[in-house]
Amino acid sequence: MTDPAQPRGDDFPALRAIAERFELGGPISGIEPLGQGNVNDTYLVRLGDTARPAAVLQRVNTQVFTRPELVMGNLVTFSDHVARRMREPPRELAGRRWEVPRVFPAREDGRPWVWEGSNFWRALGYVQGAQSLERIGHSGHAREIGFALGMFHRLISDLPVEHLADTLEGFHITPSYLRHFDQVLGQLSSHGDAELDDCLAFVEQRRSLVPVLEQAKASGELRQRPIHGDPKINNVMLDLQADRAVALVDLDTVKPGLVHYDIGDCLRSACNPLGEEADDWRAVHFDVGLCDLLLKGYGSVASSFLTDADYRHIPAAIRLISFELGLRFLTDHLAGDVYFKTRHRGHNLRRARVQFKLTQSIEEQDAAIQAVVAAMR
Ligand code: GN1
Ligand code: MG
Repeated sequence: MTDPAQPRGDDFPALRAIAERFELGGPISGIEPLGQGNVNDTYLVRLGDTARPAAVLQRVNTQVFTRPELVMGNLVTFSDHVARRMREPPRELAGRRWEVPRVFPAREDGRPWVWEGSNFWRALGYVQGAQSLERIGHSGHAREIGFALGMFHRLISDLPVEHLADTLEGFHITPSYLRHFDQVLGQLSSHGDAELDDCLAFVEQRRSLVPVLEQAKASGELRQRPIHGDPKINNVMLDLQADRAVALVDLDTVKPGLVHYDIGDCLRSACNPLGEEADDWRAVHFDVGLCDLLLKGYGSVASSFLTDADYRHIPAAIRLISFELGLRFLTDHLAGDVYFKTRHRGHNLRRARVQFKLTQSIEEQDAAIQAVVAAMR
């Protein structure tokens, strides 16, 4: 059996047959792999004579999302809500383009998915005239990325969290990731690897950091809201001609959570100029200037729904979500690369080192980060 977490050979005739089961609105003229997703398989579908990119076809990883129909249920609830809000858009959108990718129905039954054996497929609208970046292009993009996340949150800030299912239990619950890490580690015999020892020591020194957000949630200081779950830099679509963000994509993880997970995830990815796939992890650092611009962009649309407690927990969230992703990569390395797609053995270990180096850089600049958060209001 092939491991669904690993990239599989692309069988384009088979992909085309699947794409044809969706009502895409024209004849398919091409299919190609799209993006760098670590979990799902993603393809771009072109339509018609002009081979215009029209849809994003995705095979959802059902080992990760074990109830994919609920994922689509959340996506439809989210899209309907935003469509209603966009009838009277927030004034910050005046003169700007803002899009929510449409969900294509299946020809056979109108549902927003297709099962093909044990594979779950869906097709979403492609955001035209925009691109995503693996790493920040220039500082102007930082403000736009922050604006995009703020607008995304703003448009769903009045969507009751009870309307969304928890489609990925434990997602961004850092204490759960630590428990899993401890279990995996407990099953290993000695390894005698200095690099790994370094990483294990890094985790040991930060155990007290792990529960900060969950404690604030449990005490009622922070409340759950609808979130994106994965607003890393390459999920922000930018119109590079106008230098404007126009959409957030990759909506699998829209579900109840803390906006802090999103803020932390967005900052840890956008303010790491070398990117999360950096070859030389030692050179990785957190750019506070970019963080300042990003948070100003976020604050320009989010100030209407953020509370004092929300602001207070932002610095901890930036540190925590970087650390958490490092811990997730490290755990996956120790478990034998079963969750994130990898290109070689050791890939997840290197990714963990990148996130840990970033965490360290965040810690070293704590005073500057606190000042930037204080200035975003
Ligand atoms: C995964 O597959 P992708 O790249 O959209 C992961 C995120 C991580 C990200 C790191 C469901 O997202 O949580 O932050 O990799 N998604 C899931 O690149 O685990
Ligand atoms: Mg994702």
